[in-house]
Amino acid sequence: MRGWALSGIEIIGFELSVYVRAIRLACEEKGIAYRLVPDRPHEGAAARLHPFGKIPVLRDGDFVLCESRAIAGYLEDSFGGPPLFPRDRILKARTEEWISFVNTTIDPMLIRRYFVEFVLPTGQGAVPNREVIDMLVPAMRQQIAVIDRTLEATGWLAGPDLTFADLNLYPVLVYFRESPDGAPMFETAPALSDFMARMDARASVKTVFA
Ligand SMILES: N[C@@H](CCC(=O)N[C@@H](CS)C(=O)NCC(=O)O)C(=O)O
Repeated sequence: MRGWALSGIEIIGFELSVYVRAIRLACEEKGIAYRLVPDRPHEGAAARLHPFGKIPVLRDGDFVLCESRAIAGYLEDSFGGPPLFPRDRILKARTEEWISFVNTTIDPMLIRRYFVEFVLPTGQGAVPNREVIDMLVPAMRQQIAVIDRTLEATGWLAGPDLTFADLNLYPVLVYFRESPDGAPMFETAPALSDFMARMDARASVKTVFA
């Protein structure tokens, strides 16, 4: 197990990426020193090192690793600091379940389909396409309700403590909370709003979102 002082790791990827933010949050929570190499997808080291040009990429000496879930596991197994994956097999399984929900269902909906409609609008005159957005709203509302219900139990997604599942979800919700359709959904989700307030106050979040 390596201490933070021995870390020479690099996180390749630009600051605004949700997956880069999740990995940086993991480093901050565990006290792992790292250098951010702010490449955009398909540019610079990301283009050279990631087979599909995506971010984040981790570089640790000669070792290069892609995929945020794999990177989080490597950080967990290689460094000390507070665990982000529970030892308990049930809670660990629950953590994995929520990482997967976010990566395969929630991020694709809230970021890739909804948020991207504001960044790269497909409506006539380059405005967000309201028809597309209206089709997404029921599913987005359902996702927010599921997250809210899950957080009611302990305040975290997977058991009594913060895990990588929470760090993986939070950056997605930061964008959605600021959006015209997302903001009102938070008002009817008290456990989620409480989660966001507690996350907003963490030192890791203040550093990564500075
Ligand atoms: N499954 C990947 C997803 C990474 C990902 O999609 N990153 C985005 C930026 S947030 C990206 O590189 N997009 C460019 C592309 O998909 O070509 C992971 O977990 O690391």
